[in-house]
Amino acid sequence: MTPRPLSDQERAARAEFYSRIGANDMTPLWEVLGALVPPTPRPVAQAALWRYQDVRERVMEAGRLISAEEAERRVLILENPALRGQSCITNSLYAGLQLILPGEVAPAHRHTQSALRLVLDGEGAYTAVDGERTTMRRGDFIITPAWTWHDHGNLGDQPVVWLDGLDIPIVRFLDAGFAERASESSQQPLRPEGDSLHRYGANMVPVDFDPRPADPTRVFVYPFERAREALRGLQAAGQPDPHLAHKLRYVNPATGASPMPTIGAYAQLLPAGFETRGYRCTDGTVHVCLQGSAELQVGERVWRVSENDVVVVPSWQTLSMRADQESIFFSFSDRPVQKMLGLWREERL
Ligand code: 1HN
Repeated sequence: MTPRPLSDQERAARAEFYSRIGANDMTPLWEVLGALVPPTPRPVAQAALWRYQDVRERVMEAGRLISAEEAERRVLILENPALRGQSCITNSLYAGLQLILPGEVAPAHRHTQSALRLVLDGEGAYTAVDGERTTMRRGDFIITPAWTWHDHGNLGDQPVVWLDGLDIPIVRFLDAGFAERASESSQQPLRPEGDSLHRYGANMVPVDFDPRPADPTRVFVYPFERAREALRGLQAAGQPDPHLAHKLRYVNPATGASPMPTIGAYAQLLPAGFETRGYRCTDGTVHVCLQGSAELQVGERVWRVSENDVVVVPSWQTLSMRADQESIFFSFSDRPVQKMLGLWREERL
């Protein structure tokens, strides 16, 4: 319905009324209703690309300015260009590039925010989650569920860089953030490396293990090698999906649910030369190229991306991908939250 033209007198009466009720901390709904309940999502966040080649040196510079110990976490936050100052890459998610230099330790702490790591560059670092260390290898997807103790260290001779993804904006929105530092900077190992994968990650669980549906997974590392093998197997079977090619969802192997309740993670293989049809969904998503190179079109923008480049696609923006060579992408989003709330939608164009 187009609004009825207003006389100057009517306009002035309304303005005077709005100003008067402002003193009561009130405002008229009818002036904002359209913006509050848009017909389709109108994200403030915009599509953006961080080329690893351009930002790697900035991350290394941070390594000369401050130690991991002093910083607690030496991270350069990837801020959505339309949300500067808010420490977020989408409305609901945080992302950053973390650097740990040989010999350094990022001290143990825990918080109610959930975190994921995607290892990008260098070898020799480990992360420890609730008393178990895992060696970080490129492409590994590692999680730190809410309120688990975690510290990182670098026992090798190379700088190691990974992408952090956290649900910081979600926890901030809910005002549910708690955090504490451990008394010792590195956790004492309670179990040998690989223990959680042996117990929970071999298509079996301990005989008396009975997880509640909402529990985060006990498997906290998803090695790239395994994901790539699965994707290559799908490729060999043929029949890529026209919109998604070969795309898998990381799960808690004991429940089939997302590894963490607030962040979903995905791995996708595009065969050489494959072009996906346009696809959009309501979960603003962070994509990372782990292997190969591809052209990504997001709305009107087209970017050529290669290894370690990060692209964010806001809610309901159309994405299509064309792979120059066989390419593998990792991605993460708030999809499990939206699904739990009955909000998630997708459209295949
Ligand atoms: C955090 O604990 C880590 O443990 C990384 O590596 C980034 C950003 C905000 C708050 C906590 C980490 C973080 C963080």
